[in-house]
This record gives sequence, C-alpha cells and structure tokens, in this order.
Amino acid sequence: MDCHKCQGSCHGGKKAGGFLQFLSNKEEPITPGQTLPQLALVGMPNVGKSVLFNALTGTYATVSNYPGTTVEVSRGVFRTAATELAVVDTPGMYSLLPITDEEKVARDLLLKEPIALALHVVDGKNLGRMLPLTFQLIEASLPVMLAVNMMDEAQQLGIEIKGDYLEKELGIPVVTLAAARNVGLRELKSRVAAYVESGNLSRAH
Ligand SMILES: Nc1nc2c(ncn2[C@@H]2O[C@H](COP(=O)(O)OP(=O)(O)OP(=O)(O)O)[C@@H](O)[C@H]2O)c(=O)[nH]1
Ligand SMILES: [Mg+2]
Repeated sequence: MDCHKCQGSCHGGKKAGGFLQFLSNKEEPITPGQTLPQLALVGMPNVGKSVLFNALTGTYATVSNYPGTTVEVSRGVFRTAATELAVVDTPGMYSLLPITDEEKVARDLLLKEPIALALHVVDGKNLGRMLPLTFQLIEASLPVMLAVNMMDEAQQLGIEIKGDYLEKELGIPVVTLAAARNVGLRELKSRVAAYVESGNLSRAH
C-alpha cells in the first residue's frame, strides 16, 4: 500500500536492496478503472515521443497532471483492426534512477502502472548514448520494443542502422523510422499491432 506522505515514492516503506530489486518492486496500478493494456512511450527528451504519440493516437488525447505533481502526462488510445491499446506519453528520462520530477513521473508510470509494452524511442544519431536506458528497461523486466527515430537526420550524417541486426543482438523488436517525416510509421504501427494480436500483451502483470 502506498505511503500517504510520499504518494508511493518510498515504495510503501520497503527498502530497496539493490538496483534490480528496486526496479522490480511493482505495485498495484494507480489508474482507477483502467482496463485496456497500456503502451508507454519512453525515452530521453527530444527524441520524438510526442510526435509518435500523435501518430499513434490521432487527434483525441487527454492531458492531465500526474497525481501529486505538476508534470503533465498525455494519454490516448491506439486502435488496430483487432484491438485497442491505451497509450501514455511519458516525460523525457535519462535513466530509471530519477533526478528530476519529470524522470520520477516517468519512472513511476513505468513501474507502478501495468505496462504491457514500453516503446523506447531513441535518436538514431545518438544510439550509443541511448541504448543504456534500453538495457535498464529490459533489466526491469519491462516488455520493450525499440523505435530508432530520426533516421532522416542519421542518414544525412552517413549513419546506417541495421534494425534486423539490432533486433537479434538485443532480443527485442526494433523498428527504424523518421516519425516527423512520416517514414516507417506504418511499419511501427503494424509491429505494435502484431505484438498485441499475438497475445504478447497482458492487461496486468
Ligand atoms: N528530423 C526529424 N525530426 C523529428 C523526428 N521526430 C521528431 N522530430 C522533431 O524533434 C523534436 C522533438 O520531438 P518531440 O516529439 O517533441 O520529442 P519528445 O521526445 O516528446 O520530447 P520531450 O517531450 O521533451 O521528452 C520536434 O521538433 C520534432 O518535430 C524525426 O524523425 N526526424
Ligand atoms: Mg514530448
């Protein structure tokens, strides 16, 4: 049960005994009445999470302060022919070990709400700097799909990223795209839809 003084950030008074133990300390979902499996867009600031959020959810979204904070969180729904998925656009984060309020909210969203798929959005120009967060998400036992965005700018710099090679190395689905240029969005949507429809998504953990 959440501590009323810190609204759960102390993890109910349980002491973390290490990074993994801390990360695996899942709690009950905090969104009442939520029934759809939830996709969380996650990643460092300025990588294109919100552009992707708009592409996935269309025009209708709700924006509200995350409980107990002044950090705004957008929520919407991604519809496929076969199913629906709640989508949450998390604030930019560098690590699951938070420093800023925004990072705390992103961490709480990922670890306290039932996340059926964490779509880690990275900037293809800075893959090396961003993959450590991918590893943290995987280590935290989150179901992760990697969206390597900004491929238009990466290609202009002569950077080539082989999605299929990354996919084999990381052991998670990988899609390359340029969201703001509408390149690769169709494939991303179909990979997410296939993931949903293959029964990989669960409504709760
Ligand atoms: N060239 C290029 N620009 C992009 C692409 N995707 C997003 N952008 C631009 O990158 C900037 C940041 O995009 P956002 O979607 O706001 O990034 P964000 O990850 O939501 O950023 P935070 O909310 O600050 O964490 C915007 O100016 C987008 O238009 C892309 O694929 N290519
Ligand atoms: Mg954003």
